[in-house]
Amino acid sequence: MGLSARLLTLRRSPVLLKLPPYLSAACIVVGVVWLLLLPLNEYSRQTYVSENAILPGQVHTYFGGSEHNVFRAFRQEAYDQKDASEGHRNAVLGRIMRESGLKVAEQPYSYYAAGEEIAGTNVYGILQGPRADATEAMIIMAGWKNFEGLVNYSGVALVLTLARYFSRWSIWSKDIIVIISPESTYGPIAWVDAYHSTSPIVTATQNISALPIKSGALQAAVAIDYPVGPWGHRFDKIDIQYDGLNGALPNLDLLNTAVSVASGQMNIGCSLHGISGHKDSYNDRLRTIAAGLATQSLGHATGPHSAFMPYHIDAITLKTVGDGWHDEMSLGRVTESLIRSVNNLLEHLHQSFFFYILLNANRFVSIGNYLPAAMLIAGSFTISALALWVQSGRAPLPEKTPAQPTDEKASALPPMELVKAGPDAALVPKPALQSVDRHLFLPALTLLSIHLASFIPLYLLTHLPRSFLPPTLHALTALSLLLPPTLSHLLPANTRDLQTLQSLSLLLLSATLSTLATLNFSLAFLAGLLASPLAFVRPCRSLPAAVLSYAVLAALSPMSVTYGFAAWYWGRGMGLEGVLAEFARGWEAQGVWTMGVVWCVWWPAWVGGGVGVWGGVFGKRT
Ligand SMILES: *[C@@H]1O[C@H](CO)[C@@H](O)[C@H](O)[C@H]1NC(C)=O
Ligand SMILES: CC(=O)N[C@H]1CO[C@H](CO)[C@@H](O)[C@@H]1O
Repeated sequence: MGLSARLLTLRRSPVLLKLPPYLSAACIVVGVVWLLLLPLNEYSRQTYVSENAILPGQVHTYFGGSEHNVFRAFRQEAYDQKDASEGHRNAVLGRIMRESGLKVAEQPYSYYAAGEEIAGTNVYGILQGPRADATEAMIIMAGWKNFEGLVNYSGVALVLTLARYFSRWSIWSKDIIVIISPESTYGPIAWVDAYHSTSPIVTATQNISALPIKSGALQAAVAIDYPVGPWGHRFDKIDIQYDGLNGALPNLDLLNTAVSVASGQMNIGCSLHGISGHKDSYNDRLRTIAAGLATQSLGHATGPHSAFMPYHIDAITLKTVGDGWHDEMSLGRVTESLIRSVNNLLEHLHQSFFFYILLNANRFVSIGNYLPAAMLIAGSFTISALALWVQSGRAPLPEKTPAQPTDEKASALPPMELVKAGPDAALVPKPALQSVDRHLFLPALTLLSIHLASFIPLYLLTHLPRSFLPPTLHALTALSLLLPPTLSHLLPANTRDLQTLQSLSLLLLSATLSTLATLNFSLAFLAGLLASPLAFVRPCRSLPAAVLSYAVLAALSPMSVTYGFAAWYWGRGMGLEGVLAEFARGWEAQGVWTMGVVWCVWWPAWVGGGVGVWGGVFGKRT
């Protein structure tokens, strides 16, 4: 028997047909193990500054001495504004900046999300670099309220002190922009959006005023978050926050420069994700990866710096943590050194990595080493899709004509006689199935409708007022659970058609996740992992089996994961309503896609899987 005939008979070998679920499982297991291996030394690298021009920590810093008195005076002035109105406060902050020689302006903004208004006014000043031609600028900023919503005067006072101090230097080859926003998420987003827009941004959900004065292309931004009591506490470490909106990251060189300035030059330890006491052990590295995965997949802002990443402006927040012996002057010197390093740059940071996973402040994994983990998980869906596709093209042979494919178009296989006549005919299992035509129109149309319908939950959960969100989620959960059995019951389709639908839906999921993996690895990895039951459910012939499969699907569904996530956040006093409102704000005001991925990628695939499960019970037996 020729090779091709052997291969053709292999095509229906029962072993091969049983293989796909194991292959899918293997992909998922290898993907997870892959991630667990990343903390090992073999797969990660020591960070290094690859842009030579940056010269981190090579400059002597002069911030200190008399600046301390200025700092204390500014902090007192800021403290005096604690009960003042925003307008009055901004006037005082603006006056201080103006006295330091900056051009000052204000920018009101408002967002409407989840039925609430988020409004405020940014105040900012531009210090024209003596040697600058207004084509490039760097930013230092602080929020009046930090990311946790606490009012702290020291961060604002330090930024104002630095502005005054910088204004007396003649080394600047770029403009320096100083921004004080009322809070740390929406203020910076509004400011940077307006900076890159030529007119005010007025939509149904946003009213962002244009910026009266602007400078050149933004090179880098450094935010200071100094959460201490009104009269200053000494701190232990600097926590470097780097996650941007939608999981975009700043160039690794900026982060490396900050770390090398802080630890190399100033002897201040650095931490990531607030993990203190990192011992560089396997466990600590894994914890850092997990924290990074969580924030990156959520995609929400993690500080004032997050707003800049969508515009490819490298930005980080330096946040003081712990109780130690470093004071505001050390933080000021770190910022000075960092800003002067950026000032040395002749072009945008581009040498180092934009895609990385950090294990600690000076170890990272680059994209080539971690991307396969998400790709393997996405690949497991492709394998299942192909298996379902093959199965959907097979039907049991009609009873009356056993093993006699008389129908011309019934089979592309070699005639049975040929197979039987072969010398090893005994090895060839007697085929119990015949190949049949698939109907593509109905499954494809249904899949398209499911995808279109997925915009309904997304729209409702992002546009309804806050108090309506929990009941809407409950209703959506109930309807989503009813949808797959109803669809497979009502559709004029047989089990094989529904299997085709399931196959197409898995193929789409796999393609979407592997594309997403290159943009936001964490989101693709976690979404793939949570959706993994979809790779294993098959049409069930018996009702109990279908109920069991469906229960597994329901346990890991977009709805249950939303509830689970909200329950996990309960501790922070947000409750379901607070968490859903936060998601809605993320979608509406921050432009975070995570909700879109959950409802418009995962949810349709989930419904497709459910339809497949019930297809065995409800599919028409034609
Ligand atoms: C937008 O905000 C500006 C400044 O606060 C205000 O003058 C304007 O009326 C607002 N526009 C709308 C449509 O709300
Ligand atoms: C003045 C003020 O509200 N300071 C706050 C700064 O942040 C700390 C927590 O880190 C608060 O305890 C202080 O009350």
